[in-house]
Amino acid sequence: MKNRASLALTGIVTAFTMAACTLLGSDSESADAVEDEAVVSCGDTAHAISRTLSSGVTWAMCWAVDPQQGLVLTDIHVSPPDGEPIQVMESMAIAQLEVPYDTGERSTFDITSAGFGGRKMHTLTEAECTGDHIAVAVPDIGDGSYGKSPEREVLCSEVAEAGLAYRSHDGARLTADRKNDWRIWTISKVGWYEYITQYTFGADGSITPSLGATGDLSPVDYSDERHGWDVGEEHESEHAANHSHNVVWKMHWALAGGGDVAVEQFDAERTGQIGPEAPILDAQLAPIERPATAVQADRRWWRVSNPAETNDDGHPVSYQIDVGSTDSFTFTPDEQEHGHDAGYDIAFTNYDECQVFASKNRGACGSGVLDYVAQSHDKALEDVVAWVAVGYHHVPRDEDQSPMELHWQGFSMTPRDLTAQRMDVPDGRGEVNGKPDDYDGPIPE
Ligand SMILES: [Cu+2]
Repeated sequence: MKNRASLALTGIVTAFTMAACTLLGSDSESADAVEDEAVVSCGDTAHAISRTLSSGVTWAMCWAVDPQQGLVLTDIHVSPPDGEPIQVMESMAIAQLEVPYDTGERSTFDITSAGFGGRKMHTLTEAECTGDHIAVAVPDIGDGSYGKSPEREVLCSEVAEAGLAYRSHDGARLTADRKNDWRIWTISKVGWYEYITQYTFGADGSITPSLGATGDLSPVDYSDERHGWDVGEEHESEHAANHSHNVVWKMHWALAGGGDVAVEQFDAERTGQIGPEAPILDAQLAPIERPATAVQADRRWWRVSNPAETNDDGHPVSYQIDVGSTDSFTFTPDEQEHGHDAGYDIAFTNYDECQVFASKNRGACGSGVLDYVAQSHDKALEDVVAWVAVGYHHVPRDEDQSPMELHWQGFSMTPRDLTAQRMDVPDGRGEVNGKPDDYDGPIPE
């Protein structure tokens, strides 16, 4: 993880109103169901998918394939067990993938130039997806065929074992359960690389976007040891070139279907003071009131909340965004225009339908995230779009040949106070909520 100096964020937060989504009701029952009862209205060009997981949590959303962005998810809802569907986002997609080589000799913009959809998106086989293969129309760039293109099975929908969900032994009784994840993903082959666009929806309400890369190393990008790694029999000039996979994801939030959305940055800073037994840290939530960029730091995360919608404890419903592990980067066009440290790990802007890509965007609304922020930095943040940047610096190794073992990059979003307790409270734990007022027992051994 790479940390950079923190960004001061001050100001006020204002309200916005989102169009309410169309809820048709949900009665999903089976953990194995694919498209049981949809809670979303997807129109003509997108398809509804839903899945109920081990906790009883149900996810529902629409999906489609865009010629450039590839897999696009819209109208994402989560339903706690026995609860009503809660809208989380209007949309989520990859907004750019740049692959610059350390030699300076090559850089590709795989979303805006090649595109992840169209013929670049491959049809699934049983070899790679043992889950459901779901078909959709896959339009090519510029063919104007939205909704009329031939349907192909490009979406893998699979439920996977995800290990232990919780365990608590109170001396007399063991309370424990395992959990599963719902993963949906597509494959896009761009040049020698084959990319997996994957979204993992957890039984705990978490969302984990990730990009996996496999395929083969570029056969035409070889250099010296200062810019690559020797992956063959030893030859000075035959080092496979180091390069980065720089990704930005775009999330258009619509938490609880509308109303005010607030963005805050959480930090827990060391004070330098030590209490009787441990160092003292000070936590604070700083509101981000206007479009802004921010960078990663230890113990830092961001929160998107809807103050008008509260859980049964009276706490605003929110999601926490953790950028996690990243080789922070600056897109090449941003570096050319603004310098080498102009990058960001996260940015927040107001929704603008013209602002599709994180760089190389066309139209009068700016060429990328830095433009979007600069043009609107004095406006109130209302209809929130989060742009999350995660970089992976790839130093080739002998084992990358061949094919390359999948390597992953991504980040996570976790519900924070969406429900007053865990979404699936087991028997005997329903009363545990907040500070116990009569606890006088011993500390467990
Ligand atoms: Cu690579």
